[in-house]
Amino acid sequence: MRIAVLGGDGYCGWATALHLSATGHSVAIVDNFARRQWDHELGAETLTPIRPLAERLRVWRAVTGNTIELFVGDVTDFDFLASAIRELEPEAVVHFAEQRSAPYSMIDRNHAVFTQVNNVVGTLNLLFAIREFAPDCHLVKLGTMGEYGTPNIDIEEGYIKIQHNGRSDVVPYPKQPGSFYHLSKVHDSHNIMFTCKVWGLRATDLNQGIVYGTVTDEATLDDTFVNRFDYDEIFGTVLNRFCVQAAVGHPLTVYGKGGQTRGFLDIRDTVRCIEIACLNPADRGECRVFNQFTEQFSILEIAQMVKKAGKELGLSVEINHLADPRVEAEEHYYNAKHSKLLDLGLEPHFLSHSLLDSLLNIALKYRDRIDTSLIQPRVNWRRTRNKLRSQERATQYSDILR
Ligand code: NAD
Ligand code: USQ
Repeated sequence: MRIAVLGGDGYCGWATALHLSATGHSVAIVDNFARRQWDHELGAETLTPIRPLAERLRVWRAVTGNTIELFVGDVTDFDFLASAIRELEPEAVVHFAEQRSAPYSMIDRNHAVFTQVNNVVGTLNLLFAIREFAPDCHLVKLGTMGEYGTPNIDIEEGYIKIQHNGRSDVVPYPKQPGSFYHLSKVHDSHNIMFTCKVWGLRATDLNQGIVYGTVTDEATLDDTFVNRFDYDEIFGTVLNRFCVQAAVGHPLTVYGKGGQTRGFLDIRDTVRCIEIACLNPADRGECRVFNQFTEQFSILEIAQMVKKAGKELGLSVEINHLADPRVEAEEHYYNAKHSKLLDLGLEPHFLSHSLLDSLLNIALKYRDRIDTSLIQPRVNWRRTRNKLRSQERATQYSDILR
């Protein structure tokens, strides 16, 4: 298939582009390198030394003989995106190109506005570009399990049948997201659902859980392909953060009681889920929703697993409970369905098998690159203006110079 991967320089996008290229698809990446810029803004860096995209692609071609095309530009720029879609005539577009950090979206007004404009306008542009230049193309859009929040009932895959005053209907599952970022995904979902209905587009909205690991068959072919591994308080996700903390002897930063329960999946399953979605397209006019995760754990369970795995490697790991900087339920009911991708053939990897190889050993391998000042959470949901670490540092330096 001809597949465009929007956001293909990022964590999920890079692994996916390589996997789709390796499995024989014709792949093009669209990216504006915003993610690398946000690292500069935050004074943070991925644990793993990622290479420039041009170099990654050159070496990919040398190693495999496969060419991945590149379109550098911003998906919020309609003319750029439309020309890319027109030229590529993709059969599927996989859309990862969004600002994906909840804490980033909660820094202050500017970051909230940026996140929603970047994400909602990018997706709207894509819907218009597909409608105009590739109306049969299947949109595979990355949503998030966080769109649902943590309701006190089972979470269905996208839709729920309800009875009301003696009548029944199947309606979109109620959304109760927990950050301006998660809200941007809800807005996207509504726009996608609407355009499937009115224009007959075909879409699969993948409500993905928290992805972990950097190891995929393709990313390990050469050091140049190493993927991102974020552990800072803004872009680092919880498992990565705990593994890095364990590697440097920092107590694990469990926010609040740690009873927050989330869905998780291995990056190897992310790439496979995307492939499965592309190979089994939605019908014209259909907006499918799949919950894309393989296991669910509470944050405290994750901390305990990291502690146990650390012990096997001779690390002494302490668990700390910090006041929760977010506004979220620290203990709650959670039972989310996730059978649709399994029905289509997903064979999951499990965290108990990947924790050492895919995570803790990577954290130990790159231990010298860990900046412990990136660990402590600073962005607090209750404040409307949070100061960035890089801004504080800049002030410190100017004070020293004065
Ligand atoms: P990432 O930040 O590593 O990658 C996103 C990529 O998109 C980056 O390369 C960035 O430069 C690019 N991008 C962002 N805005 C753009 C724009 N306006 N124009 C062009 N390119 C742009 O993020 P990720 O972790 O790979 O996540 C990818 C997608 O998957 C996101 O939509 C995210 O919400 C979703 N998701 C991620 C996770 C996770 O655990 N990482 C979990 C659930 C859902
Ligand atoms: N948490 C801690 N300690 C930490 C970091 C996080 O206890 O040091 C807790 C948080 O309070 C939260 C949970 O761990 O309850 C998950 O936080 P996270 O930062 O790992 O994940 P989240 O903010 O939910 O966002 C990540 C990705 C996002 C994706 C989402 C999937 O950054 O792109 O959409 O996971 S989901 O969680 O299913 O919504």
